Amino acid sequence: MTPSPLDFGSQITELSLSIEGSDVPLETWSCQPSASWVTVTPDSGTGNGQTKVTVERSGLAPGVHTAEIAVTTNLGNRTVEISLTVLGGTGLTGQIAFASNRNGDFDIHLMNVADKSVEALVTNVGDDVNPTWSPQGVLAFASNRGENFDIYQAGSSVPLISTSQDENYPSWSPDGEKLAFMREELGLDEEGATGMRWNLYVYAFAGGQETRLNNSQKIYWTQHPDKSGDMIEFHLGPVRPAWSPDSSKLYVACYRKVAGVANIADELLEFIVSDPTANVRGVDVNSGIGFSNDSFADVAPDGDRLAVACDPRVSVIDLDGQPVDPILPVGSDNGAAPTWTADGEHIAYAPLLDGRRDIYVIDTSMTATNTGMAYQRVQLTDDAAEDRTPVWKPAQ
Ligand SMILES: [Ca+2]
Ligand SMILES: [Ca+2]
Ligand SMILES: [Ca+2]
Repeated sequence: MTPSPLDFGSQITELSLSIEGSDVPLETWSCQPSASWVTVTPDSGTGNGQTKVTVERSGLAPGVHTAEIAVTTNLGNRTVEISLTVLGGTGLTGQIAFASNRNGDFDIHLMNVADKSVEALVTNVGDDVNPTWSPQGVLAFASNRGENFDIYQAGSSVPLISTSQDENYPSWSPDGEKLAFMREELGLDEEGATGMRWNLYVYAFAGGQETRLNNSQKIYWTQHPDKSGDMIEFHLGPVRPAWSPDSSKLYVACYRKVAGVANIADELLEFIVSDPTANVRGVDVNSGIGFSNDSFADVAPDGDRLAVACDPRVSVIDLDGQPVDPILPVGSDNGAAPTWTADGEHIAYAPLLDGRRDIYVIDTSMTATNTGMAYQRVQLTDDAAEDRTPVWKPAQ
């Protein structure tokens, strides 16, 4: 019988087992595993044969587990030893900052993803929310410890960005030089109505200059040039702006109405950072995938795709709005705030499941081509409190 013992290590779930007579031909054989986590298929046969041994690690505690397969043949009986390892912890690496109200008001916490250990990073009075990392691992976030929401850097009690308006949803550029954020201001739209509007700003650390990316202009679609036109209503959503990896573009969800076009819809807009008055481009995500003007997005490290939180799932789309993978694990919503790891292999997100928001990680290799697979997601938080907006700390 080869091979024996069967060692599944920490990752392997299936191995072949050859059952053959040595000198005399084998006539009949059957296999009986000693543990319920071992399956042999087929478990009996005639003549020399090969069978498939699979193991199921879920439900097993971390550590080494052993079992046996009793093989009964017309030539006598043998025992095949089985061993496997169940890794402690999540099997993932890295650190995630997230906001949680588990200790009362919202604070920023840092999780070591391998063992899910959590330490509090920012614990001021008031809500500390929406963390973002610089490439060097400096944390920024929004807090209402003052009169209203301002943007702070961890370790400083003086706000980085502060006016009498709410500043929120900071997003550090990948080149480290800028911080995009949203500011809520009284605005006038082209129909004459006034109301509080979220506007997109970019703060440059060199010189401390703020630039508003204009929000009353023309929209165009690369996919549908005929739909392009003047905006008559255009409300950016309360979302974290998403940077392109080269720090040249920003993506923000909006509610929009276009002159001459009957429909009103939510859309993801592409802004050119170097040209604040340029016409914005619609990514065309309004194609029945549940996108909303409060959907967080994050650009993949390849710069070609976005993960967007859409009720009831996180969708991966290309930059023309075409779904690449519309069926990442269900149980999401617009607040799920997906974020990619730097290697693009995992997405952390915070779906609302059974009335509780917790942070999970999914393997991005589980794409639409794997519709038959049971999606495996690793649950990182398990707390009745609201755990949200995970962001991976850049490796140092
Ligand atoms: Ca707090
Ligand atoms: Ca403020
Ligand atoms: Ca929770």
